[in-house]
Amino acid sequence: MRFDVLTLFPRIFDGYLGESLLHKAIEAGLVQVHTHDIRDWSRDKHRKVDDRPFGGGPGMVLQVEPIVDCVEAVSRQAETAGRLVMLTPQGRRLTQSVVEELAEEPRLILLCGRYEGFDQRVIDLLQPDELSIGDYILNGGETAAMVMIDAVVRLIPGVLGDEQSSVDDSFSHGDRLLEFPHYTRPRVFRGLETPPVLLSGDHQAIARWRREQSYLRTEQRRADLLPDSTESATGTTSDPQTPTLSKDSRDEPRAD
Ligand code: JBE
Repeated sequence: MRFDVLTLFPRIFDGYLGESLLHKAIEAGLVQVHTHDIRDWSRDKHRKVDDRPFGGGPGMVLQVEPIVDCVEAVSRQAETAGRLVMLTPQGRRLTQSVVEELAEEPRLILLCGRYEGFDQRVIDLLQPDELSIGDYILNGGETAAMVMIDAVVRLIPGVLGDEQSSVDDSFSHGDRLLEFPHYTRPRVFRGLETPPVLLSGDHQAIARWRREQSYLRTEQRRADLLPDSTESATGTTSDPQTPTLSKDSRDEPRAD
């Protein structure tokens, strides 16, 4: 899979691309990431790519010409034109199902903005898929693009080792439950014990305990993720039933 990142600050990506999982994926030829400096497409002798907004107001706006030139030139650098994504707080939310969709693409072109944003005609002309990683204002789309690349590459076959499969992740396969708690040695630390079931060797009991813990955590922390939750609409927690829960665990005190 090929990523092209269009940015005013290409060096922001160097550290991230040179480390860990992504570095290995690039070395293995599974992922290619090309960064492009939008200023290279400026027609101005000072490499200027922004200007003051028509109508007045604070901040600067990224100009339509260098951005459109940059996107069109970069798009032509490979056989597949690629899906154009703009990282912007105005976009639809990046969720795991959107990440799964993006991971199917052979090529993504990521457009990162700075300042107050892009001239509207960039969007009208190029019709990018506008995506947001969350409801907070970042200084630019670069960190959002890194988040997106990070989430997408781990779904590319071969990027994660067998022992680290993404199949069991929270949020994968639409079952949207949080992770159960994990323990490793030592068994006891400062009086805090590992739940005995995890040491029982009873794989069925362990699987049952983990499902219950996932469900309880989700109910307590993120009830909005549960299937028949009314939380997002009304702010109240629904009382979903699930076949994976024993009666005992359903009777546990609730956090709400
Ligand atoms: O989420 N985003 O894609 C953003 C991009 C630029 C600024 N703030 C954001 N939240």
